[in-house]
Amino acid sequence: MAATDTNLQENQGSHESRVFAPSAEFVAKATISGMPAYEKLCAEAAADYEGFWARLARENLDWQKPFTTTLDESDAPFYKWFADGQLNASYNCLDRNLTNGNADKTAIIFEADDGQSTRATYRELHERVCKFANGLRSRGIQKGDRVIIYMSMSIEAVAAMQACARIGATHSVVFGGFSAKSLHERIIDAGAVAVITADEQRRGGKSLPLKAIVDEALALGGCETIRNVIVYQRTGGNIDFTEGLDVWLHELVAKQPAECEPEWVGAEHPLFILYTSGSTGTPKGVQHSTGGYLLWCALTMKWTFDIKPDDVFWCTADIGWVTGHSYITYGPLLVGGTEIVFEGIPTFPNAGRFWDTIAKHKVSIFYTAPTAIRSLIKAADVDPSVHPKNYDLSSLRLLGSVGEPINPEAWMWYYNNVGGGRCPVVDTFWQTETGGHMITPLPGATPMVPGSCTLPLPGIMAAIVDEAGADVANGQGGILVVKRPWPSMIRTIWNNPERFKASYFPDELGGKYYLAGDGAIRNSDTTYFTITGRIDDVLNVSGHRMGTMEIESALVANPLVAEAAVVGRPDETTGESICAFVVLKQARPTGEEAKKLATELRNWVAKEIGPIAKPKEIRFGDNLPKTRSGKIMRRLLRVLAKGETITQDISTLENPAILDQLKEAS
Ligand code: 6R9
Repeated sequence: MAATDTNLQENQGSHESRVFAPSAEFVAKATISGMPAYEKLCAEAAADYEGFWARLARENLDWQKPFTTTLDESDAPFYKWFADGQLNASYNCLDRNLTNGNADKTAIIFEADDGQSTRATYRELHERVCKFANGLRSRGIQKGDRVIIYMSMSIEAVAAMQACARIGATHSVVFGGFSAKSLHERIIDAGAVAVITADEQRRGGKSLPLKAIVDEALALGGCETIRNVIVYQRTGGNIDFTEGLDVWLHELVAKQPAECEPEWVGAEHPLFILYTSGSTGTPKGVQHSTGGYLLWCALTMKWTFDIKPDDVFWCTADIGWVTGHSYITYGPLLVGGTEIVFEGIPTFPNAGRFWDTIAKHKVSIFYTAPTAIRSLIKAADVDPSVHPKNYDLSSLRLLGSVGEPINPEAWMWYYNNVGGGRCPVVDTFWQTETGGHMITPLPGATPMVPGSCTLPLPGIMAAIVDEAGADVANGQGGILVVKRPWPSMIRTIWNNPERFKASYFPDELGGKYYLAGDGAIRNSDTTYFTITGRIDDVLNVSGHRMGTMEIESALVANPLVAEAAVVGRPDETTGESICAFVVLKQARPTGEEAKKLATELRNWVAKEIGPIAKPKEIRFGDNLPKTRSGKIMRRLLRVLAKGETITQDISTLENPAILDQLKEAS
């Protein structure tokens, strides 16, 4: 925790005073209707914490074997929830919907990159998942095995995750934009036995490789645990095929029975591992449970998204991120919803794609990221024909935002131009580690303030403390913590319980508070939370989390590079952008040579990690600003990256002259 070197002091929270109350009409029909209903749930949780969660877990999930214990704190912070209960995730998402009147309801509308759409009902999806699961079993994959999924958005990708869950295999989805090296690292860490992929993916009218990258990852060596590579044929593009190892999905499932007995697992069974960036070292395999996680997916679909039987729900995230797990693969299906699975990008064939798709499928609940909103605001400024006002968005009744703080201007544009001033906006703060929403307005209860995620969900004991773990007063910035365990929380870091403890339950805070890694402030009047950004070395670029250390290691792995320091700087569109300060082994390049080398290094990072980690700017220096003890002073680099003048004390700096050199692009 490096809270002194952060933006806590710089950002004292939102001074926004506009308040938008949900309409009486929305409140009347809402699942949680009005603030007293919210307060009643909070009071229930406060009065009988375990009883509250036990009630909700019984009401929202189907248990093969009911649980008798709710929360087990005996091995804290390795908390267990509903531990002696048994259930199956895929059964709860699919089979339940075959007997409750939803069998012929559309579960998924797949909107392909080229604008074609296909649908699957619950009955059809159930059959596809069962065949897929039987196929996995036929290849010897079983409960407890880890399966890597490296696919783009498709019904098959959702089915792949559900099929793993059905047989008790733990999936680990790797975002299709990650490089062979990143994929390799995750295969090894997870000790995976299989990879499910596609021949290629379609994005913005182009075909991009997937299977070829899997081949490249396996060729890096050490992946002997992988005995199957299952390939979904998406484009029919040319790929290499290794007999015995590689198998086509359509061949695998062709003769499989359409029924598959689910594997009943304990509530604590790891449903998935999802890798995310931390402040140090390699990405962390965040391990989630089955019971507690599913409870939270189902509950937040009802509480935050107020989902109703007739809604068409669209979360634009990719299944490679936690948002896609909770609000595409699990949440919407758990509550028998109809959802869009979108393969494309927001700007193809033009920047009206989101609005056009909402109109086409009569989407009623739309959930996207501030970075997408900001880029579409820009696009509509340049080309008024893609402004949302040109599309029929009357089907919308609720909007959501996730991934990063939403600035009040973007919030207002979203509220007025997309939501027509009638749809509540739920600004949902949460993390890979939290499994689902934590702090968010409830659309039929909470008066909204642009830029604030408002109040914690019932039962979530969020608070703001100082570096010693003591509560700070409202109006004062501090560190965001959660004081009590909750059902969908991270269970551990795969293969690394020590790192789990140190990262999330640090001794400095008493070892009992969950440390989110974000700074926050509560408004003195409303007590609303505003998130002020990460307090560690994690960047958030277009809503994607990246560790500065990871990017630095990638840069230093290049034979030309002696040393590198990476910082974030505010960016109008992407929230933050990456600025890298690099010292080469050769003399400091200038002019054209610097440009050429910067491009080379940016491409190198794309190859090492993935295109999302490419620095926007690279500056070369003879050295980096360091303290006398040799520590790089990132605080100063952040100021330089922003193009601002250094006013801080630089008396501990060993080499002040270097600052001038690093002021601007070489
Ligand atoms: C779901 C997801 C988590 C980090 C988190 C915070 C930032 C997410 C936010 C938000 C302000 C919001 N973040 N939602 N900041 N307001 N509504 O994004 O998970 O990829 O793990 O990122 O994203 O900094 O700590 P993940």
